[in-house]
Amino acid sequence: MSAYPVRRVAAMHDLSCFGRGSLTTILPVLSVLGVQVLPLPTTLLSTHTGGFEGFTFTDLTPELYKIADHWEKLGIRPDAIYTGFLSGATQCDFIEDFITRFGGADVLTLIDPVMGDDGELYSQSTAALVDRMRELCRRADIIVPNLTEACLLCDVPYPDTAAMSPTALAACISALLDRLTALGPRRVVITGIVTDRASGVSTAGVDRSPASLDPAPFFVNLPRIGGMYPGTGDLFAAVLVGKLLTGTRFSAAVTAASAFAKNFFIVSSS
Ligand code: PXL
Repeated sequence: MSAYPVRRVAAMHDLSCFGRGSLTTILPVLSVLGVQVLPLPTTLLSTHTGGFEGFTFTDLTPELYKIADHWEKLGIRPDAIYTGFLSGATQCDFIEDFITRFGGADVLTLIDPVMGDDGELYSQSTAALVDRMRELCRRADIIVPNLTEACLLCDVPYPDTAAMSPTALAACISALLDRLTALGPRRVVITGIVTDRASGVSTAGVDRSPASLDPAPFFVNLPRIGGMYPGTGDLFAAVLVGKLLTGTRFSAAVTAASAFAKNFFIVSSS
């Protein structure tokens, strides 16, 4: 018998049947980290939405309520709740309901507010989703927006971080981290901060929990690969959840997740 109970994460993400990302990416990653995934497919798509024409899109919200009802009857309790791509603003109501029923002080709640990238909303994302996602973030312990999503949540223009001096960049990101923690989550990570268009990308994080070991903003700097890789954020968040559930310090978990996402895409793009 194992000395440690297996940790379970209820993961709300789409199931895209072609293209790496969401459930197809996070399931194996969390599994090899020793975490059991309880998948809650938010949407069924023929492909992800990043660059394919004419994809199918089925909102699974009614099924999610039925699954949650059944789990409640069985007394199933997750150790973590992790949300990613949602079908739209209305599905945020389900997520709120799920957090109320299955969340709690001992349940890690991580929200990846998947809405856009590179300064643009994804084709399915609406202004209503942005507003509802901002409210949903109040219920999270941790949020992991990319820079685009961080700006949408804070309702500020997308900055040209690559053109900034290191001091201006640090001030800009620290201000965003302050605004995002003011929404409610104690721990915030911002991914995909381009520091040099040719060669640099950073992840920034802060932990404002009472007994935090990482109360000041920290940065993880990595070489930039270039190009767009849908699913990178999902990979990052999955490693972060897995590392945190297995007891890794926040800044070390953010560093490990950033490095893993970068290495994975260097391998897969070559
Ligand atoms: O990785 C973000 C993501 C998740 N799910 C779907 C997507 C995208 C980004 O394009 O299209 C369906």
